[in-house]
Amino acid sequence: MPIDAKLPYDDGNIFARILRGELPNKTVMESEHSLAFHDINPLAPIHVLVIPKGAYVSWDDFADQASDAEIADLTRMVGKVAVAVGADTQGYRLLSNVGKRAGQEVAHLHVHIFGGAPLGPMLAS
Ligand code: DGP
Repeated sequence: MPIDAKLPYDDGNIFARILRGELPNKTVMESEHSLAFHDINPLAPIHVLVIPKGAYVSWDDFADQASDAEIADLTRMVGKVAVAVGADTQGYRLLSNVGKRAGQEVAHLHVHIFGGAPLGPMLAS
């Protein structure tokens, strides 16, 4: 069950608008069920977001509701993108913020791929 289960998925969120073509994005890779694009406010030299095309608010929502095809597609895309942008050569980090405590800003599931530089400790103290 998604953390924001009391709230319905909001079709007006920024990533839904990107998926509908209402807002531009710098696409890295697209597949039947997923889209990868550069983060508008990169926090590392490589900072790419991978999202499902379906309306899922969080990882737990996705795991519960998405089809096996959607889950396989997103999972494979994360790995493929990490290689395509060269993040795999010296190491990279995956992150998905879920809900308020994690500071999730956009209520459409997204996986951050960070790389291109030393990434420091896993969590800020
Ligand atoms: P999070 O805090 O995990 O929900 O991360 C949301 C990310 O989305 C944040 O790193 C900035 C990025 N972002 C917000 N608006 C846009 C946008 O319009 N385009 C792109 N490419 N990224 C965006």
